[in-house]
Amino acid sequence: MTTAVDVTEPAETAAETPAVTETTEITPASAPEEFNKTAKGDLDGSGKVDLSDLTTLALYLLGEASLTDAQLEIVDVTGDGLVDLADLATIKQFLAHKIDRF
Ligand SMILES: [Ca+2]
Repeated sequence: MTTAVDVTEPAETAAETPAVTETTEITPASAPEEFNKTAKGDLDGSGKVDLSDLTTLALYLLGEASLTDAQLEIVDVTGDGLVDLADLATIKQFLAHKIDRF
């Protein structure tokens, strides 16, 4: 036992890690507030539309996840001002390569 260093001050790790609450189960991977021009359907701002975007939308439609206003605009791939099953279906078609863009 040679580590007799007694740190009187607590480690400053508390500032780095935000308090984790148990209430948030499903949140988008990143809060996409900083980007304005994002590809339609790219909910998490990953640069491409993939299954995670589809999943997030599905969860939203099920009431299991919430989306920001920016995300709601991004995910309205049909452009009718509504985020609904039509958008989910359209993204599914995109992922199935039935359409190549929105
Ligand atoms: Ca729509």
